Amino acid sequence: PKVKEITTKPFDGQKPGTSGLRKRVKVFQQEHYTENFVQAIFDAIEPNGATIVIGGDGRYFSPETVQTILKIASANGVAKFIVGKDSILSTPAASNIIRKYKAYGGILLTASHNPGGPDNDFGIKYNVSNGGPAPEKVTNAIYERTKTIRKYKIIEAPPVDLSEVGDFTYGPSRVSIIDSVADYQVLLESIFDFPLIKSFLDAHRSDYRVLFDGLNGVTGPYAKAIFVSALGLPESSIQNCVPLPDFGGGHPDPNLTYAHTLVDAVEKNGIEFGAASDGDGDRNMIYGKGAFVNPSDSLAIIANWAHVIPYFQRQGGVKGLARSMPTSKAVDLVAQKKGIEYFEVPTGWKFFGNLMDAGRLSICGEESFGTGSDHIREKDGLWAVVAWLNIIAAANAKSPKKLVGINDILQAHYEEYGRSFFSRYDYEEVPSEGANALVAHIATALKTGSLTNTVHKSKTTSTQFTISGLYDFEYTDPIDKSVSSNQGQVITFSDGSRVVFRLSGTGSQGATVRMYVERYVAADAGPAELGRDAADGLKGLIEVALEITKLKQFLGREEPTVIT
Ligand code: VG1
Ligand code: CO
Repeated sequence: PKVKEITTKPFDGQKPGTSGLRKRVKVFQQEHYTENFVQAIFDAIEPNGATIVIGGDGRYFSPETVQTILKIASANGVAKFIVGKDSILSTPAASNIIRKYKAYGGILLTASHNPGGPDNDFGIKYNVSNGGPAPEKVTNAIYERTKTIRKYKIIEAPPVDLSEVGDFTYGPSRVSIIDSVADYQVLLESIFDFPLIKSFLDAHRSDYRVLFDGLNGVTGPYAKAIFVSALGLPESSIQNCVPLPDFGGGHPDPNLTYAHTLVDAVEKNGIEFGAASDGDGDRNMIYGKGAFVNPSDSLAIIANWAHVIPYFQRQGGVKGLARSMPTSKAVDLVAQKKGIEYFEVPTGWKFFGNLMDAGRLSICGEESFGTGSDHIREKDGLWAVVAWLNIIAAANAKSPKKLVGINDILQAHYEEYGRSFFSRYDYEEVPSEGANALVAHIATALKTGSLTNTVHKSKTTSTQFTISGLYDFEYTDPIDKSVSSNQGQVITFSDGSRVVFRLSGTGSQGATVRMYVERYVAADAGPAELGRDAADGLKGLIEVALEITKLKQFLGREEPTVIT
């Protein structure tokens, strides 16, 4: 077919954020808006003869966008497309497909945990050949192209039927529509000890029940294949597992606020092991009755128990560990004790990729409910859930008399390593001026040293905190030496506590400010102190952090939108 060249004009603000370009659907629906961004991707990556994977969380506006990408990519020389059936591939599944079939890259249509539907969010993200999110070098090149674009190339072709698995010719290219789940299921079964997990779950049908909530996001069909087909659990062990274009009107974000369907069902029915994933399947929350696993702790615990997971056994152990900067330092303690190399990188999964490719990183995570390993180059929600089941099954194999649950694993970890109390306050969609003023205020304190060595007393707990330092987090990638600046403002205290402030890079409207607080309590503090409620353990520190930064005044908000 003929390649047409369509004249266009640049749009402002097509800068990919922490994880791709995320905007309201209505923004993407403007004439040429989506086409411009897609053309900018291909201008930046030179895809002649390449194989490109296309998938996503199936949210509203995905099927239309797949057709747009096919037409533009084909006109730009892409030779082959691998597309998830019905435009569905979870983010981890897409990462696996890119790697397994040695594709040149992939385009993921998702805005992750942001709500979907005509009035909500859409997103386009480009992943490179290692299966991971494009590094800043690539996203910056895409952004530069969006600023000068004058035309895009497109072929004329009838829409592809995305609902049938199969291979066919498409203009000058080939299209392969694949089953969304099969390759991913093979992958997970090769990583974990499925026979051990299955025999544990079979033996504890009535006293160790599992509930997975897909929050109407993309993980539904994957969860069904893994929990029901492979592990033999009843259908009642999964809920909200049919992907819906608007996620049923919900907010597909696995945290205590937004995953209330899981929390309610777990509490009501006394479910021992509950879990949820986000819209695109890369996040996870582990939540059993009366037991919440903080994601920072989850990372440390999976790292500590990696020896029970066949994938790491085959590799002769864990090569390295890493966390994003705001994530608590719990995993550092595991690395130190085991003598493993560990890293602190900026927020966003793309920063783990180079370390993994260099063979220096096996397990990593973020406080934002993201955990994963070098089996792919994205965080992986179901991987983390099955990792926990593998750990629980292994712990119980060693303790045949007493059933070991989530809280037992947590408590044992705290008693060995101490506990990093951690919480995050999100102030969503605040005015940008207020957010910028807050950042500027902290930057001034950083520059002048006005806060350093000052003492602050909490009014409610009367604990004293002395500020030991302030800095702006900057990261130099150990592999390619690229530098990422302004990755968050950190305030440290003399007792080892710290508070971090960052602006979100995934919001689609206004600004979102995140405040992360961490306070470490040593293992010898005793079970009562270690087992405290996190909100309680952090109360004084949070009060002091809000006061010294004047956050409420700058943002005009009394309370955060979400506390995790
Ligand atoms: C947030 C999280 C970050 C995560 C990113 C993408 O970014 O804080 O840890 O990697 O979302 O996750 P930000 O810039 O808004 O803080 V996902 O599941 O939305 O792809
Ligand atoms: Co996500």
